[in-house]
Amino acid sequence: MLDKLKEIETTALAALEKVQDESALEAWRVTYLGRSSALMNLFGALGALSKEERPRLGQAANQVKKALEAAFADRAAALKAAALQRSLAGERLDVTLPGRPLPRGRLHPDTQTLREIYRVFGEMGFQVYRAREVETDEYNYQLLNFPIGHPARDMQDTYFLEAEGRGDNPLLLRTHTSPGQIRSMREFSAMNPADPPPVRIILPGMCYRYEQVTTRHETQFDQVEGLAVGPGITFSDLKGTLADFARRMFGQSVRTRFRASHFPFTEPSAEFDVECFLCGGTGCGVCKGAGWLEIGGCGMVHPVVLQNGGYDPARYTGFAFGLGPQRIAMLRHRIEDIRYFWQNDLRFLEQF
Ligand code: FA5
Repeated sequence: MLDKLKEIETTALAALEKVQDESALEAWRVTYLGRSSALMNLFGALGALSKEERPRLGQAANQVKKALEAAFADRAAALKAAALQRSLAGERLDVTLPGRPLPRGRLHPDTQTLREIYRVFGEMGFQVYRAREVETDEYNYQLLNFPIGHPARDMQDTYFLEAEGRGDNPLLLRTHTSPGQIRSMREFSAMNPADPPPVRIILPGMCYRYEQVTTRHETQFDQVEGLAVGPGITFSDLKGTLADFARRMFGQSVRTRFRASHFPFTEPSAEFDVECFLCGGTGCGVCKGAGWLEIGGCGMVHPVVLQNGGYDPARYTGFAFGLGPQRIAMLRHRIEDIRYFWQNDLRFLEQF
């Protein structure tokens, strides 16, 4: 039996030498250490031996089993290390290769200008109020003193969304941010109808007009409306606010001017111009020889509009303005054509 044990050990170790991969190793384990292996059968046969022989042979069989198990563990570790070496050699990573550049996005020039405008008015104590883009005829025109059929409506034609069953009050895309004046005043005055709080807000947002597209006119554009209402607000407050805005936006030396104009919802009304950045006021192609560029309309809130917003015109006055951020961005960056803004051409957008 001792010879048999010796033979099992020698054969098993010789076979283990030839094992080259994990599946062969597993087959070896089943053959030499598995339940029906010759070694395990020998353990089974121990019971039939005499009392004297049993411990000696049992010990010898255990030693062979331990030796085979240790050889198996060594071989398994050696195969694992060899596999690791192979994969390291085969899948080498060159960490010195330069990485692929990631394109970085940026803010649209319109957004950049809008944020700059918010910052300047924020410093002056104006809060941002968001009003809706889909409006009714009543808010976009009627409550702002554009009665049905009034010729001033011709200057601000729009896209109608729903007219059926709505009589004189169709749904439309707003032509300006001014309907937000009524919405905000109504919201503020509802808080305390007997003594409405003062208002100092800007109302930014997209506007739409059905009109001829030119280098300075789009069918879709942003406006930033401003509204200040309180006791004793005067036209000089309006002038001071807008002139200060222009200085903070375009530089301390910029000159500004107000030209008399007409809007149905302000009285008196004015257009607000800044000096042409290109020619410094002498007249050029950008300002069409005028030396000035118009960036918005303004005026003192009409008493009827105050009334429609829930503010008693006998106690309150206010000023309002409507600026065109695209025109302001054009001025700051010397952009010659407003149509570049929504074309999404990266050659344009990547310049800002
Ligand atoms: C208005 O829309 C008035 N609601 C402004 C206002 C508000 C006056 C409060 C008084 C008190 P106007 O149509 O002029 O006014 O437009 C104001 C500004 O919006 C213009 O100066 C211009 O900068 C911009 N704007 C108007 N139409 C277009 C357009 N089609 N494309 C791009 N910008 C435009």
